[in-house]
This record gives sequence, C-alpha cells and structure tokens, in this order.
Amino acid sequence: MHIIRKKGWEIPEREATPEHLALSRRSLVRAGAILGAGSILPGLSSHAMADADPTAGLYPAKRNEAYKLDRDLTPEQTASRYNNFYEFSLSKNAFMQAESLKTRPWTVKIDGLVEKPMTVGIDDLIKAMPLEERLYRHRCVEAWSMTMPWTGFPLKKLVDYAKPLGSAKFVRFETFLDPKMAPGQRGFFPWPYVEALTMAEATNDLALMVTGAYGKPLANAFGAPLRLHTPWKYGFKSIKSITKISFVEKRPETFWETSGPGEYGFWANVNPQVPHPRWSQATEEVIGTSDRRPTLLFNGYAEYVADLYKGLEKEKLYI
Ligand SMILES: Nc1nc2c(c(=O)[nH]1)N[C@H]1C(S)=C(S)[C@@H](COP(=O)(O)O)O[C@H]1N2
Ligand SMILES: [Mo]
Repeated sequence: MHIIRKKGWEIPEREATPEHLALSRRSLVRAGAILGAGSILPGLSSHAMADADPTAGLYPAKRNEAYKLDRDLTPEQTASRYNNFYEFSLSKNAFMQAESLKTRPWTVKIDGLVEKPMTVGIDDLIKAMPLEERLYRHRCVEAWSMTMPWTGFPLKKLVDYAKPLGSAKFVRFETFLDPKMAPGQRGFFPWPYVEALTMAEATNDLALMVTGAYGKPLANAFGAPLRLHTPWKYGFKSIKSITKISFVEKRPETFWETSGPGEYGFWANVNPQVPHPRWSQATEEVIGTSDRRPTLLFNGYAEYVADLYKGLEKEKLYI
C-alpha cells in the first residue's frame, strides 16, 4: 500500500504515501510533479483570512449537545495540519498549498430537479442558515480518525431551501475546478471532485454542511468555505469546497468510484468487518495520539442511520 516512493532524503515517507489509490506507473510520474510543487511553503494566513470573512461574527455558534463523544477532540494544531485535499497535494501537507485557495467571492449553484435553479453567494447562504456546533467523529478510509468540533447547518435545511421536485432521488455535490489555483487539478484524477447522497441520507439529521471548525470560519485546508460531513461514512464522502449542488434522478458517478472502482463505491459506510482490499478497517489510528482503537459500525452512528439501508443489503454498502 506504500505506492509513491521518493528517495528518503527528499520527503518523509508518510507524506509520500497517498493511500487511497494504487496508482499506475504513468500516473506516478504525473503525481510526482504535483508532490514536487509542494516544496515552496507559503506563509500561513488563516487568521488573517478569518478576520476578513464577512461571516466571522457568527462564530462561535451554540453547541448542539445531542452529539456526544467517546473520546477527546483532536487539537486544532493537529487536525489543521493533517488533511486530504487532493486538489492541492497528495500529501497530508495539503494545508500549506491550500493557502492559495481563494474563498471570496464564492457562489454555490443549486440546480437540476428543483423548483427554481439559483446561484447564491456563500455569505448570503450562510446567513440564511441556522449555524450550530457539533462534535463529530471523522474516519478516513485510510484507517485514521479525528474528532472535530464542526460548525455548520443540517444539509436538510439546504434541501428545504432548494425546494427539490418529487422526482429528485440523489443530491450531487461538486468542488470548484481551477487548475491554475489548485496544482493537483493539473494531475490525472477525474476532476472536479464529485460526491453524492441519496435524498434519504441528505435529509438525515446527521448530514452536516460545514462552514466552520474550532469556533471559527473554516480554514482553507478543511474545505472552506463550505464542505459536507457525513460522519457515518468514510471521509472521502465529505466533499470540500463545494460550488455546485444538483438534485438528480440517476445515481451520480462519484470521484473515488470513478478513480478506483475496485476499492471505493457509492455508499462507503464505515464497517470494521469489511476490509478495504488492501488493508483492514477493524481499527483506526487516532491522529495526534499513540492510540489505535477499534472502529465502530457506522462510525458509532448506527442509531441514526442503520434504517437508511434496509432493503439495500445486496448493495456494496461498506466500500
Ligand atoms: N474536494 C475534496 N474533498 C475531499 C477530499 C479531497 O481531496 N478533495 N478528500 C476527502 C478525504 S479522503 C477525507 S478523509 C476528508 C478529509 O477532511 P479533513 O482534511 O478536513 O480531515 O475530506 C474529503 N473531501
Ligand atoms: Mo479519506
């Protein structure tokens, strides 16, 4: 599962190992070019960014105490320096390159099977939504986890706002496409990043549209200014930096399913008993600690979501 290998003195092993894909040899050459682009470190300006954010006054939002944790929060310094954001880099250091993500002006297009398609400015959208803080477990398919204090609003509220038609069966999300800004998008993946949920998943209480973390507007690396978090699914479902939300009838082709169909599917619900083809999902490395702990079915959220999958037992629900 260690795929990209540069010489030891060039970059640390852990940064040189995107675990999601067994990349083809030809892909590796191009991937190498992206990794190389990360060697210049821009100054970190997330605090300056937060000050300039027109929604900054909405934070910290009141915590919704319904979502209890069984572990400590991941320290901000740790979580904000260990990210998957392939638009910027294949390494966990994507937070450095993500400084070049320009989050204003930013619009979100809402289209497809809705009463009236629209394009809404991110600040208008955030101000129209009820922000709250939730503490959520976050489990990556790479078998690591974090615990995040997200701020955001239920996706269900956005669905109500969009007024989908009865024929809509799925919600499809798309990230920006701007290879000039995001060096990873010059590489070999099927950009832009796309994810999707069924309407039943999208209107489940747990599905959260995230606009902030740690009591502040979202740092770029977390997928500013708007990302999804579905905590019962592997992290790759939780698409970052969303610019388009479409209501559709046909099940969308998603980024990881297209990139690695043998390893990733549409559902991607967390299940410790169903291994990834290249590694076990039974336990997880708790980032920022020396712990490995057992992974929980639906990442510990079965009481909220298990019902969603009744009658779908023949589907590949857990990859
Ligand atoms: N647009 C986009 N969204 C994305 C990704 C990405 O590379 N690009 N990575 C996914 C993966 S694999 C994970 S684990 C989470 C990581 O979120 P975090 O960096 O906030 O922990 O974002 C997901 N959303
Ligand atoms: Mo992930």
